[in-house]
Amino acid sequence: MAPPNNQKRVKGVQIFRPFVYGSTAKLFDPATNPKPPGTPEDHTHSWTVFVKGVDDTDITYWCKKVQFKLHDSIPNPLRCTDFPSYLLPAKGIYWKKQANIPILAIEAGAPGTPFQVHETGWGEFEIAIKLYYIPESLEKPQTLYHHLRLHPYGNTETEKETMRQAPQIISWAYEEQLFNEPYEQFYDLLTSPVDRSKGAGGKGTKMMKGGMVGSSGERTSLIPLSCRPGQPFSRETEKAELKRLREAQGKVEEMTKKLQSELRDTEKELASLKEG
Ligand code: SLL
Repeated sequence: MAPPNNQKRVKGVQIFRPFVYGSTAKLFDPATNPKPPGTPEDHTHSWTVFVKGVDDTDITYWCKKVQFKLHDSIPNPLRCTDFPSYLLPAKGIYWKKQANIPILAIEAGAPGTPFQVHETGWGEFEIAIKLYYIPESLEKPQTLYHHLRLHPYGNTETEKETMRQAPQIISWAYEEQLFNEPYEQFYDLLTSPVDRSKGAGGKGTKMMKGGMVGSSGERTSLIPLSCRPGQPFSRETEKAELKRLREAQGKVEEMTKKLQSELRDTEKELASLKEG
């Protein structure tokens, strides 16, 4: 049974925490992406669906686990990924290698490891992603939906062509989790500074390239100033998006003006025809 809830909400406060979710898919290819042994004959792609912090920051201080509901044609379609990640089976240090040279140590369960599911398959479908919050939040889980993309997509042929050239099909979205008037205990957890005595890489803010500020030790809601490879969401992206929106708005205004003037001309013509 749920514990009695005698906590108060912090009135008038909204806390948001940014995160990224989406999928990355790769066509099987004997040279660049060979089929793992035992993969069914009809599977054409490997793919990953994930939820993670922007710029790989930690989100586990508010998001406890994530459930991915896959297509019913997939064995065990309900995948729950508790932290530590589904990817890493046990505690310990894993070395990421490039050309057999260790380049990066990944600590199993290290903050910032995405909640993710790796799969192979042949078709696209809608994935229901259910976020479970830490128990102290007293918040119910929430579901968001992601369309798994295996094939190039886009609004224009140019966009599709760019994707055709890319080594993988990326469909990622930036999102902000909003906690409206959180309960007091949860509010404290969301806003309290990180205890750095628990060792480097403890929960929370990391000092990152691109402007992630960690000086206050807050579990940050800041997003980086600029992008870096594999991290497309930043203030720079936001600025570019705003510019695109302003340009589009300008174009729409121009088109409206043109149509209005055409309409005035047509009305004038109609009036003169009626008079004549
Ligand atoms: C389609 N409506 O027809 C979609 C369904 C289902 C994808 C896509 C199975 C993988 C497996 C798989 O890829 N299902 O057997 O593990 O495109």
